[in-house]
Amino acid sequence: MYQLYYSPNACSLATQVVLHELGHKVEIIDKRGVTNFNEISATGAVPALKDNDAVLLEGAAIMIYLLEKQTTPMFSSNPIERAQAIEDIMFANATMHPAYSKLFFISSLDIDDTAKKIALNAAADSINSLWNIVEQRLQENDFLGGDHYSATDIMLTVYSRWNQFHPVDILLGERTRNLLEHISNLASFQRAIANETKQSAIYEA
Ligand SMILES: N[C@@H](CCC(=O)N[C@@H](CS)C(=O)NCC(=O)O)C(=O)O
Repeated sequence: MYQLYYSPNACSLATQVVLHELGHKVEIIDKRGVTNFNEISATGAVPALKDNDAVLLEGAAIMIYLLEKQTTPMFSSNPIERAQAIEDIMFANATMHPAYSKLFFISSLDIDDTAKKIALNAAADSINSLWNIVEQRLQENDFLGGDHYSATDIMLTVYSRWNQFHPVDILLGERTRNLLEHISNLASFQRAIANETKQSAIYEA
């Protein structure tokens, strides 16, 4: 059985959703209750996934590990489509996520309000340009994964929930909003959110 270390509302929510989608049983563990979490994840970041004796780190690597282990509509076996799916996961994890991380970083700074507002708006501009790329990609398909949603669609939906934490205007196109709504309403997504509000426990897929 998998053990997933998470922080509430963090990117680890996407890992939990994908575990549910793949039909796995998972124990989720709030990292705030783990003493010496840095012995599990040297950077202190979530997600961290335990698969028996193996500890896996880095959200993108964990996604690809899980998707490669079984057949799933979230990960095509066609080499080109699979390469596109990996590119999309990296776009989410290494481009969109860090763009949002800047918002969290700026918000945490003890600087004057005007400087903070300018910095937050600049960070929001770059996030908006990334969501515009997503909107362009969605002109022919409902999901970045094509007809079926992908791990990337789930990751982006988790990041979009961070908009509410910052006093900036994040602009989402209509097709992007439809995608986010569809993913948010998945039973796996709803269950993952509910699980995070409960104490550490084992959750069936
Ligand atoms: N490169 C890492 C970064 C993950 C990351 O930034 N995680 C955030 C939450 S979204 C985190 O754990 N921040 C520290 C904290 O919450 O204490 C990955 O992709 O797994």
